[in-house]
Amino acid sequence: MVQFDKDKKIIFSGIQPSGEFTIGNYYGAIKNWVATQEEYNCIYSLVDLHAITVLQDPATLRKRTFEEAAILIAAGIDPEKALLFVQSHVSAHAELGWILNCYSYMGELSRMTQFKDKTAKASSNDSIRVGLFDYPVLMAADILLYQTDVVPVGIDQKQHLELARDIAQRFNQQYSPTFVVPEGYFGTSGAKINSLANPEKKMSKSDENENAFILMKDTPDRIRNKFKRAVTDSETEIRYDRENKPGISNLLEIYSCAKRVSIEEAAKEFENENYGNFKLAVAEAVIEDLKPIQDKFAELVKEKEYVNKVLKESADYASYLANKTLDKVKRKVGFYSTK
Ligand code: AQP
Repeated sequence: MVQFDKDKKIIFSGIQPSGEFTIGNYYGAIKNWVATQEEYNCIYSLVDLHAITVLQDPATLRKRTFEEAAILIAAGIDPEKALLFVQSHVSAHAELGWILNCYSYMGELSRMTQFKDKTAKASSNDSIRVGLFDYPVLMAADILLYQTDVVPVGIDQKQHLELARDIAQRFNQQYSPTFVVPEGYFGTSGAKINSLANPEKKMSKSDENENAFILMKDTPDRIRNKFKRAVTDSETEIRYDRENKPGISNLLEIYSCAKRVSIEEAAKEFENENYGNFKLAVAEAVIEDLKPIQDKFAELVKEKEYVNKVLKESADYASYLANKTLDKVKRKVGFYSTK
């Protein structure tokens, strides 16, 4: 059971169970989550309230939430060191999310570039869910509930973190200091992995094209097949050049993550190799890197009670922490209490 150390800073980070986790999630986020467990009080959440901003099949979402919790533990999230819970199990997220809606403005949410990107193809406002527009406020609630000091974010989430900071400062000024104003951690170690089908685009778990991503649970054969099909270019030279050779550069990045070598070392290793052999080598490196996680996962899915216990105990502790902040907020905004 986790006991937080008062002298350590608090980190909050979430991952949406909107699809099975990819090696983009793994090398870009989950690996860092594991690495930061020693140094910080870590709060990690499967953010299912965020996942339903896009329509989900209920049975699939339910099964996936459990399985992806198991894969996080298999990947090294240690329930003795970090909290790992399902967001909807801690109702304070939805409650604070609503309250913060009343301290946020349409204008600032309308400026979120991720919302603009995600809705660019929509034919009219009638097909855009309010939750998708509003989710940065829920994200602010997720972070502010725990008096989070540090939020590890990719560059794509920078604007959302700024919003969380603005809302915190606004609330603190309106009343009195209530929320810690969180800092972003834009670590250099988190890789950005791109799609295998369109290497100029981020690898996403909800991509419609299954060949665009490698799942942490993919079998060795699937991994080999997907890498074989990975889009490269019409040249023959293996070198790192994100702009002109996005496919090859992405594969070098993946290899460097899987083998824990620098991109320069990876490029040097393959400078005289052909694309076909290079792709196979990347596939084998990923297969080998994922094997211990997949083995552990296979054991954990059979131990449903254990995984549930971790999720429940974490949610209980998270609720305790979150409600301390939520009670303060409710008092400040003037809600009546019978206590
Ligand atoms: N391709 C990626 N490379 C590096 N990091 C990535 N992350 C996601 N994809 C990559 C990081 O994973 C964490 C959790 O992401 P999320 O589930 O909150 O949502 P996301 O960023 O929108 O991830 P996906 O896979 O693209 O999900 P969908 O398809 O559902 O939108 C974050 O820290 C993210 O940076």
